[in-house]
Amino acid sequence: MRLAEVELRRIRLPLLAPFRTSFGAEFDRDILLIGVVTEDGVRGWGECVAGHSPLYSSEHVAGAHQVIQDVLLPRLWPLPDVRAHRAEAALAPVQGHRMAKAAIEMALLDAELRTVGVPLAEHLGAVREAVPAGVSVGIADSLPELLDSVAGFLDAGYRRIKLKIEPGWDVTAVRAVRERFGDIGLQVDANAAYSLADANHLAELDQFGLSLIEQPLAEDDLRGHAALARRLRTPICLDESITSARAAADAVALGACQIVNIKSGRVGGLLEARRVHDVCAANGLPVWCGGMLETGIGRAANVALAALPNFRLPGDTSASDRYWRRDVVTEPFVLRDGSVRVPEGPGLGVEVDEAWLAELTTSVDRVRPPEQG
Ligand code: OSB
Ligand code: MG
Repeated sequence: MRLAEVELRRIRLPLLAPFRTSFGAEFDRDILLIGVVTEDGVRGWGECVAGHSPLYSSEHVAGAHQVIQDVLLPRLWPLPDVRAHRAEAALAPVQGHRMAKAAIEMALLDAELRTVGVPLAEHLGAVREAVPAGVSVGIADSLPELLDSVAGFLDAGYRRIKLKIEPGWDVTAVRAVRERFGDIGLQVDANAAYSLADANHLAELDQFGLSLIEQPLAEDDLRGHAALARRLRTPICLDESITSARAAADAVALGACQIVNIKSGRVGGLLEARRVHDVCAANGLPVWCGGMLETGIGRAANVALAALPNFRLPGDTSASDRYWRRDVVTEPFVLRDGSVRVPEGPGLGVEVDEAWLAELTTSVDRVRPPEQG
């Protein structure tokens, strides 16, 4: 497979409601989409999950845009075959920039699988047709507001609730939700907002029977997570710390977590995400699919990934209407019986609504390979 053109398209998409975490609030997303066109005229789409500012991780959308255009694409033009596994090898010498690499890989996989008529889920080794969906609930302005939004998501049928926590919004929020809704699937995500000195405080969460606490400590603090794991009954799940299959193997060896959140963008792509899945499966750790407030493009990839066998907990694979008034794909993801269906068409299995995309677009850069010979 060879490329005729790549477009870097930035869109602005307002969230239906602000989403607040320990590292800040999001109101509307500034999203980088990668569109590829092969020499045979087949199109593929990828979504970059880098945030507007480098707060969740070291990457940010403007940096990803620049590094894709100036560093990553020039490494792909000389390749006689630019299918995803070949591109991954060609980009491996570039340090970091995993979200940037993952966006390109997603677009290449979409194009190559459309060419051969294979759905992404099937290509990755999926074993289910629908995936149970959870929902990630941001930090609210008040407990009544939190309880209202949780009630709405439970009514909609979500299988579990994940509460974002931070110091000052943890034990009281979890207690309020447990008291009001009883024995629901419940977990929390701290986005690295605590330190090991908070261990006794975090142990107060043990009384609520949470399925897990996600990333309580800093991204690079595997040893701290291992120490914390020895002091909590609540299982520790890592998100930010798991940047590769090797990082997952390290976390397992250290006893830093009992569960892993997998996001393909965070680990550099869907192929590496599958390796993280496999490392965890081999070590008996369940995984679940995280989310980064994706449009229907990135969501299609998440849902395909979440159909692999060791995804044993509901993911942050919520329906399109949890985020957007109108998604960028022609058929939004919907919640049915608490699950989201895995797309069945080739590649990502979703069609982009080109007219709507055009309205949302804030900039487009079209890049063609340099003339050969
Ligand atoms: O830590 O899982 C996270 C969103 C943006 C950045 C980080 C995270 C999140 C979420 C939202 O929790 C999950 C979703 O896409 O619904
Ligand atoms: Mg998280």
